[in-house]
Amino acid sequence: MKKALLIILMLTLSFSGKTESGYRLWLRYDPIPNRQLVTSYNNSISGITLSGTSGTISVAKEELINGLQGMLGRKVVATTAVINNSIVAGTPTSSNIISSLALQQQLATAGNEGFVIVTTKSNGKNIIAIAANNDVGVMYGIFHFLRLLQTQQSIKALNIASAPKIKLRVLNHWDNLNRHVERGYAGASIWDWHKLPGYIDQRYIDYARANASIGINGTVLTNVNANALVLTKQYLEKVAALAKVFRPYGIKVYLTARFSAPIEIGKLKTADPLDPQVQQWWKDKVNEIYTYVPDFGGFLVKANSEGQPGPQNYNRNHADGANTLADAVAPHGGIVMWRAFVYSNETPEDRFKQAYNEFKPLDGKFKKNVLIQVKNGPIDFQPREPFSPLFGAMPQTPLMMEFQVTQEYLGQGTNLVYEAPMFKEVLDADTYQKGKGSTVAKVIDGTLHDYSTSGLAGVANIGSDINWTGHLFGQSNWYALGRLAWDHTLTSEQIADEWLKQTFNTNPSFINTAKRIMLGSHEALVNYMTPLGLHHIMGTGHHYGPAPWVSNVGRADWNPVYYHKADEKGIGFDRTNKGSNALAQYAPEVQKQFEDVNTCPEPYLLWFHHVAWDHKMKSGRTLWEELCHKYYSGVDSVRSMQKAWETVKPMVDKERFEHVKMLLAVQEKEAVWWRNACLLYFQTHSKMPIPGGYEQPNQTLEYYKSLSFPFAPGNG
Ligand code: BDP
Repeated sequence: MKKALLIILMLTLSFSGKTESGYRLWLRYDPIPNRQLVTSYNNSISGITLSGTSGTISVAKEELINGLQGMLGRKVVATTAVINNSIVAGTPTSSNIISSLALQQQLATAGNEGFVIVTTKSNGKNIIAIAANNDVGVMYGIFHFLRLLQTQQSIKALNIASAPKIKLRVLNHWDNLNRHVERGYAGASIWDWHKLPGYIDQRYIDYARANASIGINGTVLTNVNANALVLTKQYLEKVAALAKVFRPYGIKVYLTARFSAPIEIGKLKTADPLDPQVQQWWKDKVNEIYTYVPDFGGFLVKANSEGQPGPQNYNRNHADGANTLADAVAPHGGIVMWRAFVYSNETPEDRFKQAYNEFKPLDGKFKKNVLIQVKNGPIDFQPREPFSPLFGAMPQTPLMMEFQVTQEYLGQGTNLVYEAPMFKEVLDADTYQKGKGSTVAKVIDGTLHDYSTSGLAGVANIGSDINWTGHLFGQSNWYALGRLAWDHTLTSEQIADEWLKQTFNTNPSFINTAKRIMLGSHEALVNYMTPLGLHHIMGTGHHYGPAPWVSNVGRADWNPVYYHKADEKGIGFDRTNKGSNALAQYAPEVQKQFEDVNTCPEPYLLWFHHVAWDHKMKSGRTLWEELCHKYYSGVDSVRSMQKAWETVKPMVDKERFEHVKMLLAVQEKEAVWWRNACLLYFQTHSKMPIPGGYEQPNQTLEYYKSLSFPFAPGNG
């Protein structure tokens, strides 16, 4: 009976006429339905006292007041004098109370952005102190405190110290100035360049709040396939307006620099990075940018990659290019994030090896304020990739991680895929660079080589769709990126738990079911798209759907057949010393894990071996049978996800329930499409039947080959 009442109460609270578009993300601050808990929170929070006069403190104060009002249903007043049971927030400089507490030790490890939250006493009064060395740390502490309440944790005896493990926690927007988002599946760009700088969309503020709540402290506004126009006065005014919105939230703005900008907008004859005129042009340009954005973060550069201009156009190398830009931003404290995503069609070399071949020799040649931004895997954001060998190869250069949050290769706008397990798989991988335990996470957080800078970037999945990310569950990937950049030791499960509780509700039965869906979703996708180490067999250009048969694209390395190499003998890319020998780019211990076809972990098998169709797998099945098994189990998993989602219907508002349900149905269709198309095609090589007992494809290979999607979204 009591339970029934509680459910009714929860339903009335969450369905009180509000639409549930998903716009509010994980910062909902809805009334907490558990009255007992509210009473206990109320007992601990009678007032708040925030010290400091910065914009950061004022946005943090507003967030705290709004959050408490929403969750507790009453306005908690801000007082200058501390009352009993107050939240006291500030730095030792801004607040006498904070400085009087014995927090020196904890604050010594909090750094510039970390915080401490403790339940303690001051002048005989009970307080919750939120302390940091800087206002931005106070703000992060407040967001953390709000998260405790949103996830309904006890705040009776708090003793929390938290500091980010990675310094630059950045979103990369692949947004063009015409608002088309490259590989974007959530509508147009959120940057309404045409109306800027005069019109400040509320979205910009909510974007900043969301990022600040998960610790993201940088945003690259423009596409890596860059347009030099963003560096002109007309656009810098707009950039400045966005920077002003983001500043209080601790978020710096970065831009992509088109390497040929000195020619295109500077009217120079060359963009040769060693030409003194070019160097002066960049210095002048950067000085100009800083007059608009005094805390401008710096540049992200894609050079000599997929047709983008770069230093190699002038017979210079990546270090020459990066250093010229680095010298220009250095006096202002700016940085350059130079991408290692390079590969050339003209080089007759396994694409897997090319970034390493170009960058490894440059280790130690970059200026101090350059980070090399490396995609997680050696090829290109595939559903599963081994870690890029560069992570174990450049001890003298800070390497930044680049993950792709937007789901270009992960079912785009329609598939529910929680990416944290995929991120973690790479972060936890061991490079063995300095012996066992030299994980990718330790390389990029700077601890393995003692770098002073460190960074993690995610290609954003954010657009102008009402729910920000197209698929509601895409929000969880934005959330996970920020949380992992702050603390890569968090588990995928913890992050899913936090996100679900804040985004939906804390009903244990809902949480368990939804969490199960999320945690199995990445493996499900790998199984119905690219099991056993298959990669890059997506449709040409738009990358939507399967097209393993494609072999006629101009560049060899843009053809799926280049990657799977299926023939009558078997399937997979031999990267051992009998093949391209890409394995040699890893430490001997890593090579050992992958080099033997009989012991190579099966999820990576076809990344490294061309395997006979009748090869015996660990399951006892042949490779062909295993491939069938994986493709079928991928589809089965999606069907289980659908069933599981049905069961949460009474626990979720109608709007979001239906949204996810419809997309899961689309996902199921797409999974079947992937399975059928791939197996029918690979069967032309294996000449083996799809074992009886499985539902047989209901379309022919010719049918699947005939499908075309001229207007698939996100295409470059
Ligand atoms: C590829 C995308 C392309 C990007 C490129 C990159 O298909 O749109 O420009 O990555 O990262 O995966 O530069």
